[in-house]
Amino acid sequence: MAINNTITFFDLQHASGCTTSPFVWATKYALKHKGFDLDVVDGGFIGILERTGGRSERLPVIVDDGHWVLDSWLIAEYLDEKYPDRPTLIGDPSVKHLAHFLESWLWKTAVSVWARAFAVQYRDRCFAHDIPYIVESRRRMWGAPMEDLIVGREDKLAQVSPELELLRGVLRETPWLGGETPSYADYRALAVFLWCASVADTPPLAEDDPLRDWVDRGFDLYGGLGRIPGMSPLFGLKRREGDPEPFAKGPALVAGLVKRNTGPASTAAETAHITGKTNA
Ligand SMILES: N[C@@H](CCC(=O)N[C@@H](CS)C(=O)NCC(=O)O)C(=O)O
Repeated sequence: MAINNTITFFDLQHASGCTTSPFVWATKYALKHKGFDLDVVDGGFIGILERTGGRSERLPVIVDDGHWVLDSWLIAEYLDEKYPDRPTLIGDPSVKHLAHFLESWLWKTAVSVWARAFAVQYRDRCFAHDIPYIVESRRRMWGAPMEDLIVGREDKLAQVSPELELLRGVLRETPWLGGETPSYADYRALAVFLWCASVADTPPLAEDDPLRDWVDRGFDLYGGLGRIPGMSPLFGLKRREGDPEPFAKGPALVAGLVKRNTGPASTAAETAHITGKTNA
């Protein structure tokens, strides 16, 4: 049982102290969701193995009254199992698998582009002693030197926002992915935006993006957990000539996905459109 309601949390930080890494962000939110105080072990990329007493090369890691857990999903599962009387993170197993799917889609759609577009900032915001390791390891991870990765990034950034329409569609129907309150699915998805704000030296999303409401509410949770020094604005992308629309202004692409059929009145507009007949 957590002593004094406190769990030790190994953070992964930039020199500003700002948390980086989607995995680490998701865990920070998970611990707060469960109502814990955090005893934060500060640090960057170099020295993770030493800080964790030889237990892990990756973060997040938590220690709960002497019990170590070394992986963001395992941490969420551990917290639900050990503290079933506190607010649930995952609950039904389907949440885990669907959140996995959503997260994989977000990484493919957004993280893969944003990581490369903001690679130089990612490096420059690190502790000085982390930089040589970050430069070398990310060159291997991303396949090219950081200066090469950011070439033409304006074009690539403009392509990401329209792809996020699927997430906008879901969040038009519900305040949180978890329904009336956030679940671990929200934290996994929000973590992508939290991480992005920790590295973005230019906003990747338009000022009036409909995702902003959910993102802002997420950043504000738990006393403004996402509003820490070192975070950059996500909203303010300017549309250039030839860029695609950053988000859909019209009705959803496939109305049947989001509209509930409650009888002919609810499908009348769609029926008129697909049959070409209006009931004058
Ligand atoms: N499966 C792990 C992945 C953790 C992970 O890859 N963490 C990265 C942060 S993005 C890390 O610690 N990287 C250290 C490094 O790159 O040396 C989890 O979900 O916790």
